[in-house]
Amino acid sequence: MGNTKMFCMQCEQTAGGQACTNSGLCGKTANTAKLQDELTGSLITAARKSVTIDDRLLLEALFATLTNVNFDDAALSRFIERVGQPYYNLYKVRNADEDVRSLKTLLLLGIRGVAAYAGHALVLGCDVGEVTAFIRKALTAIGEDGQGLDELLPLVMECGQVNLSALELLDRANTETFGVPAPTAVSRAIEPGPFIVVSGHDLQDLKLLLEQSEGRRVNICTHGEMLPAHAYPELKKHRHLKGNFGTAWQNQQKEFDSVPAAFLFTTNCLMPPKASYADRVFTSASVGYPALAHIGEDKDFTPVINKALELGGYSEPRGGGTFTTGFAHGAVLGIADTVIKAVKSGAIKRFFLVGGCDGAKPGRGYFTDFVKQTPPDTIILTLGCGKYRFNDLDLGDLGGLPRILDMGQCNDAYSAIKVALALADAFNCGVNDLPLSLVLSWYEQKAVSILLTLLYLGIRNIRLGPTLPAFISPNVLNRLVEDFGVAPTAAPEADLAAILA
Ligand code: FSO
Ligand code: SF4
Repeated sequence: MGNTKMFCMQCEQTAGGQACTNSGLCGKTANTAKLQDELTGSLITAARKSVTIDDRLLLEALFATLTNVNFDDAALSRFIERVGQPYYNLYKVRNADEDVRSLKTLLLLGIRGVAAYAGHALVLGCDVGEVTAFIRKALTAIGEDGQGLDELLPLVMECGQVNLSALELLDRANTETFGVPAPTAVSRAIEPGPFIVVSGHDLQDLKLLLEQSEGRRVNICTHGEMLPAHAYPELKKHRHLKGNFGTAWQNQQKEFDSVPAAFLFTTNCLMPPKASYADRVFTSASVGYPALAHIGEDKDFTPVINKALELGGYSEPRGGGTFTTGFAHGAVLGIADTVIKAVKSGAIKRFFLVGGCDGAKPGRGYFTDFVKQTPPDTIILTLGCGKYRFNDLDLGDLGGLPRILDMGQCNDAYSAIKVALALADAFNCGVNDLPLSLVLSWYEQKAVSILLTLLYLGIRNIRLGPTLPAFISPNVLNRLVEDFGVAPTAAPEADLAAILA
């Protein structure tokens, strides 16, 4: 391992299903990977020495190491300088016993996901002290020798618990700031004239852009994980928040090609931009890419607005159709009585939570096929960018609800958890006794932290695909299978038959 140019196995796309060792399939260079390791290593040293690192710096630095967030060596070097500590060498983890390596990696990737959610909550004014205290504890443990499964497994479970707190903080902050999401039909048509496409998960950046572009004769469209923004009253009140552009992140190089619009990436998933549109891509917050214009701390989006005006948009309307979003816990629990009655009468036989991340590798057609084959007396709950595999399907209604309910971003996993816990309460049973099955797609580290939260909650029999993470050792996998019944996705027909049996 020591002779490779880089070593990264943190996402589902990893080379050969094992590790990227020359350059990243995501476009990350060996030097960027080295700087991300050094940044992580310097955070580990700071935690071990109890050096005070500002919460914001801690969360933003970890966020910058997530897949498809920051490819900018200069920005990563600045983070390293600000942390100002010698770095702990991560190869000590990578060369450890395979189970220790597996659990430390799971913990590190888990806290990266937690940092993303807590980072959004911090921007909205939440006190994230308890979350960052755990992150420091986890970083310390990653840098210490001598631990085995017995010490590391509880920390991994605690990571799931802390992530639940981060998700809850974020949910409260989002609804207090932007209002309670309501079911909303979102146009997929692009109107003539200048437009800006906003991607990522940062609703606050979107709000600021909407305010700054008011009256500038430029439309704002959402992309990817920004789709659920249309459901928030404080965002949709802006009449120039117009519609949704494109599909999931992995299609951006094709879908953005030569489009006469400005693009803003507020978080992942940024792919290396092609020359045909690189001049119009902007980044903000923890996102970065060499030579792309970055919107700084002052959050002055004027360059984005001016670029959209300069490009002018289309002269004719393009595209059409709608997506429906906004079935967060407020909307679903608002009609809880109807839902409970429908379950009791047998009108709704089962709920499936089919959600998570989309990705580029083959095999993700599974999720489309699975949803298509679900029986007509079942409801599909979804969240994350994985929804783009099937959210254009018309599966009809059931009990007055569309059969596919989009609960929001992966950041809104709390909504699904809250609905599941409320249903369990109403039926006086445990979540595992509900007619609810989880079929999750993963790609990057936020999905890892959500999986840990579901395991912390004791949720069993999750099906995970399209492949299992490369950083899970056989022994750790056995524990997940024995204790939680985690299973890889197989063929949709077989999985459905097993679930419905
Ligand atoms: Fe998707 Fe990317 Fe939301 Fe992830 S856009 S893959 S889990 O970063 O964040 O679902
Ligand atoms: Fe490879 Fe994924 Fe790491 Fe990128 S983030 S270098 S694709 S493992």
